[in-house]
Amino acid sequence: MEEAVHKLLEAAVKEIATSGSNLQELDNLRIRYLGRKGELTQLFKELGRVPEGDRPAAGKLLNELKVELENRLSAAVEGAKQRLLEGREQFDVTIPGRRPLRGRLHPVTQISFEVSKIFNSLGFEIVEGPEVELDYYNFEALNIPKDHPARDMQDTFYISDDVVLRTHTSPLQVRVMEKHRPPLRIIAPGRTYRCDSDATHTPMFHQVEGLMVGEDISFGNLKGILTIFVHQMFGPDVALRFRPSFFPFTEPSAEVDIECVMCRGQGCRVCSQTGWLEILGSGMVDPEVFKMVGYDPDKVTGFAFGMGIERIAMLKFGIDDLRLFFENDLRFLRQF
Ligand code: 2NM
Repeated sequence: MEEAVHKLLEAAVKEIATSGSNLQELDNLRIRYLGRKGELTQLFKELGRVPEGDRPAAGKLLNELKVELENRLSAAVEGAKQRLLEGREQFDVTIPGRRPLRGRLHPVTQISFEVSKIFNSLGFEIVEGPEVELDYYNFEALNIPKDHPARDMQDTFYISDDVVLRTHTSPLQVRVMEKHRPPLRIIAPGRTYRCDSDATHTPMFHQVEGLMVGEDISFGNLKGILTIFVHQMFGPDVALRFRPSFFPFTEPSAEVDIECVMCRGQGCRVCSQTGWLEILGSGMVDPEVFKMVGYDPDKVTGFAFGMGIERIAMLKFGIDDLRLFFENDLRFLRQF
């Protein structure tokens, strides 16, 4: 028996060595030596014919042989796998793939869409237009006089004497009024530009402006529409107030404040302890503007409003630094 064991071990060691790291071949060897009908099993069967006194020693020897064979085979298999992985053309097809990252809309775009959608559902048509505008549409037709500070080179990007980068989206509304008779309900989202850059201002920012014109449009309609907007945008329980203001293109004018979303009106750093946050400007369209587009101010009235999208986005998402919107840091953008 001892001799048979030594012969089998010797043969197996030799064959493992000549298998050349071939996994299939190593598996065949495992079946041939250790399988149910393998050569080792055969030897175990012969144990019965060993004289009773020698049987325990022979059994021990066979068990040792089994362990030895198993160890050598698994070591050879491990070695073969390792060499496969190291091989240049070989790669492990079982390694999980990397998921491609999915893109998403910029938070400013998300808010712009959200604002437009709310007004669209109230019957306002979404319009878009040029970012490079004539001085006439950007200022003159909006009743902004030649000596108004907004016209200063310090505040406006001039392309030439009579061409500017639009400082608001209202010039587009003038263009629409020129082309279409009332009644009219439009909402104008888009990029706007001002010669300004600090912690709370960027040279390019986004606005949404709205306009409603008809025969009996009143300040009550303005309050109704803007109240619906605030409640849809910030929640049905958020308080708002209309505060008298001034714009060259509206009379009377009002700014809209909402209850501070950070402290719920208690007073905090964000609302400068007032409990209120300014979110938009509005007013009844000035008769001078209507005259400019050929509407009869004795027959039609209307209201208009405008808001900065970055500001709304900061309040809605709780962002405290405007510059984050323009750095395109994916760690920031992926949060929305
Ligand atoms: C604002 C505030 C108040 C406005 C006015 C007009 C137009 F073209 F109809 F005259 N469009 N937008 C307006 C009015 C904009 O932004 C703070």
